[in-house]
Amino acid sequence: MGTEREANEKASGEGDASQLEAASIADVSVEVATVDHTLQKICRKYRKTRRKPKGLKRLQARLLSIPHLAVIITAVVFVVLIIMWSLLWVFLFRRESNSGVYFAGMFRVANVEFIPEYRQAESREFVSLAGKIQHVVSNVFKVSSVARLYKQAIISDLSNNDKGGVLVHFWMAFVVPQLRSKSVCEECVEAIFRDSVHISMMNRSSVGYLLGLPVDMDSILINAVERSDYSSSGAGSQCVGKLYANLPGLSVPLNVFSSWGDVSCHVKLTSAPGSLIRLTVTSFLIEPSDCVSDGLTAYDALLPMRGRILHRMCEPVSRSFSLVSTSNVMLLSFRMTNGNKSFRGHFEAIAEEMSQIETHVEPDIIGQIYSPFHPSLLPPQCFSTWKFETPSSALGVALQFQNYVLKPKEVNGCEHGWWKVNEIIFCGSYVGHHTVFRISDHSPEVEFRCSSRISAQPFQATYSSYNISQPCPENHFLCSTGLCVEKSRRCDGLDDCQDESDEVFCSRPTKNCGGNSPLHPLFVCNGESDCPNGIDETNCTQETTCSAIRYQCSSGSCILKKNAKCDGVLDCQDHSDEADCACGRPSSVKKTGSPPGRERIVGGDNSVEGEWPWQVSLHFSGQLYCGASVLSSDWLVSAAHCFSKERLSDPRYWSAHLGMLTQGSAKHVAEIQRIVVHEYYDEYTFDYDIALLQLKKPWPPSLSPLVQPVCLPPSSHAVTDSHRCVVTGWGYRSEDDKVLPSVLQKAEVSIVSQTDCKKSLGPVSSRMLCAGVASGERDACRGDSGGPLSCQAPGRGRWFLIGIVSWGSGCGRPNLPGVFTRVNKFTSWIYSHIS
Ligand code: 4AZ
Repeated sequence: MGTEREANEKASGEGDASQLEAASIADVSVEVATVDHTLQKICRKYRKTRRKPKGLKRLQARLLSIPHLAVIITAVVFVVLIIMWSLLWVFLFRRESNSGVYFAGMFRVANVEFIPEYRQAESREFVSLAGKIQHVVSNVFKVSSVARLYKQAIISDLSNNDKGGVLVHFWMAFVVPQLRSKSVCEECVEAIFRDSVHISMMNRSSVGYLLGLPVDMDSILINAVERSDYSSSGAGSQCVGKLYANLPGLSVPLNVFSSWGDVSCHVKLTSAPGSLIRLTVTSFLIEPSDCVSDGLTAYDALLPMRGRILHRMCEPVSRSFSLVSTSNVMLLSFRMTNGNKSFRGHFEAIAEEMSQIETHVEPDIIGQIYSPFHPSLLPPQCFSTWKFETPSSALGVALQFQNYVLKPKEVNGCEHGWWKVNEIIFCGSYVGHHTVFRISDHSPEVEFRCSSRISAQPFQATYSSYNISQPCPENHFLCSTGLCVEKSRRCDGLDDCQDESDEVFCSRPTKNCGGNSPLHPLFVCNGESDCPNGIDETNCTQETTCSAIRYQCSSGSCILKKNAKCDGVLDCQDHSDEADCACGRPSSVKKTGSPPGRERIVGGDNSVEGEWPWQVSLHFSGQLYCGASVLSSDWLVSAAHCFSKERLSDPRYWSAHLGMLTQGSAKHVAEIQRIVVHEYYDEYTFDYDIALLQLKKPWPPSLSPLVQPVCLPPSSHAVTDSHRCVVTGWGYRSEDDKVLPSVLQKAEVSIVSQTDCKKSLGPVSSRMLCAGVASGERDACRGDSGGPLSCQAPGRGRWFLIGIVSWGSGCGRPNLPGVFTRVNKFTSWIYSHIS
């Protein structure tokens, strides 16, 4: 913290750009008066009095007379009070009520020719131009509504630009009393700046005049930043580097190590105007911490602006990948704590891609199309068109994507790619399976534009021609995903279409016990005797070909038995089905809590201690926000939608309360190290609504059995009528409830068929599962999200995590079951992160 003089010096030194470069706005003082000043005056007075030896005795005598004494005491008390009040005001109120507010911004100054000297902040040329620009920016704010709060602007970079002129990056600081903190909001500051640019309607360009400076309106961006952003990337930073890639094809190496201490580095990359920057990351060894302690953020600018984040790397990277900027600048902001952390990579200048590809699609010949800059990540801006031509008007074009789907545009904008196919708009999104998009035209034009806020996964598609009048081969069924599957696979209990479109509106399969046709796969080895002769449950451990409904042993071989995991029988030859089975066993012995008639949750009962030892209460900023389930000593699973907004994705705000029955009585409260949200989570449809949370420290084994993992169902797992399914949580007990229950609630529900659920709720994906009761009297509700739908294997077997509370249409409404994330669709995804 500085003093008044320091602050004034900084503010008045604005004319000298180089001096300002070295100054730190982070140190802007908020003190205005000092106590020293008052004390000095008092001391001076005291010294003056001492310098008067003559008449001192007389003075003493006079002072000691009673009336004088009273006056003096009153005066002293008065002065002491004033001093104390000043001290209090200066040190408590003044300091606390003022705070620094910081911004980073950029704009393009047109009509100024860039010269290489502008790259050096120490050069005369930089100081001169930066000084002028700084003067203009300051003058804009000094006559604005926030003039009294404005402290200073610092020009940090002048770079060359594709559109000509000079791209200016700058910092701004305001000192704001807390009561007026809203008056310097990001939008307000940007609006003041924009409103000061006068655009002439005559010349139709976006360049206007800012106090005589030609500024491109479209290039203006101002973002609020943290004080730490400024102090770590400003002049006082431990390391700010500037690197240039001037020649196309020349790769500039980038290596950063933290073996000699904590690293907080900013590397500014610039390439020739008109080019883009491709950053290749070959390896990044860090501690995964959601970027809290270690991480790398790549910005599409030269200052750390939130609106310009290209990509964040919070996990270690061992497989090389690359990303591309939208202009000729990029900022890399490294954060690596002490240890054996390192970054290896390189960057280069590349040409902008505006590809227009014309393709002749020959029958029976397939080809590939790739996203722009493939295999690099997609930048926030890109454009590509493909023009296809088949030899006959009877042949259309089919595009088969690996993990991407095109859907007609809805009210929400396109967030993962904007497509125009023969003038019709589609939006792309990422999914976990193949899809085929068919265009029933023999010469379609397909236009693609990047539309993600940050870099997105690249895609590729196989193109081929298809018969418009008969898209699928003979005896094949056309799925909603565009895939063609054999007709015999329809209603066979297997999701061949990848979206269950081959498994809906099927009549209930008949139990063909001992008939000529094979028994429906749903009945085969599902753990339930469906045939009177027991034929459906024989030879279940024989090895067979693998599929999604067959249990796979660790050796890789598959058996017919669907629910082989942890059922107490050794089914796999390698016995892997009974390994890692310390899960899904309640530790309670007592009978259930609520007396009859006192029902809770939506129609639930109080649980008893140890009944759901995997149940977790997740608190955001100290308040119950969601539920979760224990998977292991350091991993929990919950719903992605609990973490989907900016602050909600920060693990530091969360705590996990374990082994808890009544709110506030947790056996253990754990901090969260990182949150892994599923990469395909869709915040509009709630598809892929799953997230994993890693604890900072494993919970102590002594907490067992009151804290225990739930069993994870293998992907083959089948829930039958003999399973008992219970949803638990501390969520609301009715749709318009205002008070959360303090005791953990439980409600028994039944699994609802996918067909019935789609009929009542509409867009229910194959990653979702519905459960409830027809009357609606038992259901999950707000606050239960992320918590478990646990199902117990028949014969008082183990409890498996079958669902995660996800969404619903209100709570407890008749014929509107709750929707859960279908956990067995994510078994391998979960293991890929936690093991
Ligand atoms: C919610 O908002 C929520 N009735 C969770 C579950 C259900 C509805 C809403 C199901 O978290």
